[in-house]
Amino acid sequence: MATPATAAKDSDFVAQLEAANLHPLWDRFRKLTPVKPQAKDPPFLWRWKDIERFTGRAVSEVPIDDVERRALILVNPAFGGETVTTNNLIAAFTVLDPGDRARPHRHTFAAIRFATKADGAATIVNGRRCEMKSGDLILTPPMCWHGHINESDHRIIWFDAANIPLLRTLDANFFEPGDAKANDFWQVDDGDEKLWGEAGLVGADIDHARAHSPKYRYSGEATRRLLSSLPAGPDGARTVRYTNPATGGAVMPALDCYAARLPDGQTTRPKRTTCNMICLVVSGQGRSTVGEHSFDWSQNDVFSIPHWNFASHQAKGGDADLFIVSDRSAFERLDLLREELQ
Ligand code: GTQ
Ligand code: FE2
Repeated sequence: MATPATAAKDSDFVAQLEAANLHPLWDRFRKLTPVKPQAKDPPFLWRWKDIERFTGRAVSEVPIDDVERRALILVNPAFGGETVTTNNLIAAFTVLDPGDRARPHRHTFAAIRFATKADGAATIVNGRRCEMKSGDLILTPPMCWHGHINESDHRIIWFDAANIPLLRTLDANFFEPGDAKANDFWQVDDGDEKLWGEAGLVGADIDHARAHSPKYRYSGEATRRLLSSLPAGPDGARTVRYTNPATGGAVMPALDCYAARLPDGQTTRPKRTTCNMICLVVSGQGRSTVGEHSFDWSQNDVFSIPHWNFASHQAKGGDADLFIVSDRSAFERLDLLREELQ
């Protein structure tokens, strides 16, 4: 054990090291290498009714031609004012009025949108028109050109998610604006999306980018159909993974999406994982317990499951469907994925 004299000498030594831009590993080892992950953010619930009340003002006060995107990002205050929903991820709702066009651009972060009330809207991705029917998932993989258009006669709202915080941490963001006035950007049909629409059938001689899914639109109808035919998994929920049809893996290297159907009245077995998840309530109502927190939720509410928190879910008054966006594939690629079922 150090005597008071040697302790004083030690701290003097540490001060001198610090002044020389050297840090002793021995007095900060625990801080640098915690024995397990500890998320900065407690789990959080964003209620749809608290978000929806701002959508009208967003439309009337923010002309679409003045901004890149008219998105309301869901923020956990635990990040000290940073625009972060949970580690590595943001989630948002985007609002477009009839005739609105969100101009083309591309970026290195990966993004998705899930159509909540978006019938009559379309996202154009790399020259393919992707309709946004209820429950459709549209990918905008890294560096794919994309813009959005509302050709309906009503206001449109969808759920977005992106790994902007991860790319900020890595300082790997590149962004290119497209031509806001280029009419031919919008004059496209579904194009090569047809090549990837048939499950299990792939063109033998089709060349495509390898890094992410060559399919950009996943139909809500097909997802719901599969959810009803699937058997329950080990946690008690029926879970669909959205996959790259060319590889069977995640849709994108650092953004990974799932749909889950929770059986009425049954609590799923608590599960924890090193990755981060954001859950959108697609339909139904229920309650989730994440770490020490419990939330009652209903349609279009969003909640976070920060990494290494046990999470379990219970649907009430009927089955409930969740859409889940995560950074799981990034952890998988780094061989940092650990998962436990209680
Ligand atoms: O729709 O292109 O919520 O680039 C955040 C970044 C949406 C988009 C977001 C984006 C988009
Ligand atoms: Fe974008």
